[in-house]
Amino acid sequence: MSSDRVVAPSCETLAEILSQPEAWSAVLGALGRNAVVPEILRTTSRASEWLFLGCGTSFYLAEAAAATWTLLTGVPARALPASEALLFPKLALPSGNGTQALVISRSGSTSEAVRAARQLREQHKIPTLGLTCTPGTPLEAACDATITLSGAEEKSTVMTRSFTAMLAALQYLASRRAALDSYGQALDRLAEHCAPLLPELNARVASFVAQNTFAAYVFLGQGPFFPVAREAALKVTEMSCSYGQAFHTLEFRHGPKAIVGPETCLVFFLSESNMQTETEVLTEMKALGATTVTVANRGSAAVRASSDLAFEFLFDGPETALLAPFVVPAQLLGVHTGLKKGLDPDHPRHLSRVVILD
Ligand code: F1P
Repeated sequence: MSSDRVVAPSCETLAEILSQPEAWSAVLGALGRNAVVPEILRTTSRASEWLFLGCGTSFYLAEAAAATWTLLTGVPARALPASEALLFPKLALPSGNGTQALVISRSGSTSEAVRAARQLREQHKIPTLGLTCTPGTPLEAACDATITLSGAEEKSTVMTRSFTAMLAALQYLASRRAALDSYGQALDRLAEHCAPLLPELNARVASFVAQNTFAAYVFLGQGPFFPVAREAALKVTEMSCSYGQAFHTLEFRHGPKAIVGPETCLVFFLSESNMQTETEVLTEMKALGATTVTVANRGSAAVRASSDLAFEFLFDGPETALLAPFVVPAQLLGVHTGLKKGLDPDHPRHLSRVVILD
């Protein structure tokens, strides 16, 4: 008997995207019991600057972590692609002492990340920590100490669960550095708050993708939300071979808006601290004919009036605690667009899980 119920196509990566709240709980639970954490907090207490490094998604993770670190601890932190430390050390690396480096790599084997960790520690005498999902890796061997989050590991080629779980872990570390227990408690509440939202979020994105076809995708965010926009653009590009770009929200007016039209999907990651200013851009782009998606903690009448698709998390916590969950709608946009185009997000074109250079 044929069923008229259409079964949405699926893949392993989609299942892992929908499993993220469990991964957040597992990682944060393990981190609270991990003996390396108090040791890291003790040995890094005098750092006057932090440098987070990674490649690809792990670089955008580094950017989001650095933004959180600076805002929570007051100690300046910045992020770099690992390649910049290797190719332009005079530009990339600080001249003074007091810098603490932290290299992020899901696999722990990415050549640029491992080489950067080695060079920072051995050649530049910069203390270097590692963060990975994989035990016993070259990154661990290259670092003074390494946090390994096996609860964040995934089978997918593209990074989804590992991105959000490792980001939550670094935000937890920042909250411990800042002695902000309330922030750590907010992170602990995230999984319980977000888990019931994911099934409807997934259904709404799947329906939006089924009803729309876009020529280009643009992701917009300011401050700590800009790395979220960059990771979102990469996810849509990796999983659906679509053209994704990221801009600072207000920067979009200064030229890139020339591409706005119904065939352009504009995704706004709206902060709470600058909601009104960022919403003015949304309203303007809607008037120019863009198709708009908004991701916010709490929207507004103006946001909803200018959104073709609006997501609100309604979370009672600091806005940066939502950096990881904010990426989920974009992960879903990428995987459903890829499936709609007949691609296989589990095996993205040209991509491998790890980039190993000879
Ligand atoms: C970094 C990375 C991923 C990318 C792809 C290839 O991996 O560039 O960001 O999505 O999987 O590897 P890693 O250093 O975090 O293992």
